[in-house]
Amino acid sequence: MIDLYYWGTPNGHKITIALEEMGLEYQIFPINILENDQFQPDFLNISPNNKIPAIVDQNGPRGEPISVFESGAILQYLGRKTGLFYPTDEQERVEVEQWLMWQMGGFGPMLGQNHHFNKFASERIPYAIDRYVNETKRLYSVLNKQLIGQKFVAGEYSIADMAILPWALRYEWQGIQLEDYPYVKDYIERLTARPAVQKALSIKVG
Ligand SMILES: N[C@@H](CCC(=O)N[C@@H](CS)C(=O)NCC(=O)O)C(=O)O
Repeated sequence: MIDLYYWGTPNGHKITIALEEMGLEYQIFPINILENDQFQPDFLNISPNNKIPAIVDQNGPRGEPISVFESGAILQYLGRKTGLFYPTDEQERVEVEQWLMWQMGGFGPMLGQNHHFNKFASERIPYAIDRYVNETKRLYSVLNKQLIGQKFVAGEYSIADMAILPWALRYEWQGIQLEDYPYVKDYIERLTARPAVQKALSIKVG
């Protein structure tokens, strides 16, 4: 059994998608980040950076519980644990990892700043909006180009796709017209047609 500390955000969705795709048994512990649950000492023991998602795998590699925070590290852990969606061939693994890190370092943090300044900030700051919308557009162009002639971002369907999809689903918040990125549009349609993805995205927590 895997305990998932979760709220229904893009970083949370990555892990429910992976757990559903991998057929792992899990239970959700809601961490309401709007009410500062993420700062509770018990949660900080698991996730010292005070952010969701985090997991505790009751059956860790040494037969004891293990906790993991940071969505990229969780995806890699689950991929290694199950041997699914995370190739063992080194060349294929590097391919997946570079796109996973591309998401973790860019197509997440930059889009998060975009959401903040473009949608949630009480003050409209044109410089900040332009900066993050432009960076978002650059990242969508990179993804669009990578998807020319291939269904998934790095070979077969992988944890890298599970990391990217939830952020691309928020394109309307980001000043993105999907028609400008036709391969990303097809990619979103392809991935959201998967039953496991639909099940994960239908979970209503947060
Ligand atoms: N790099 C982290 C980012 C996680 C993250 O930003 N989580 C947000 C929700 S999507 C959060 O918990 N925010 C609460 C806070 O910042 O206090 C990861 O990928 O796991």
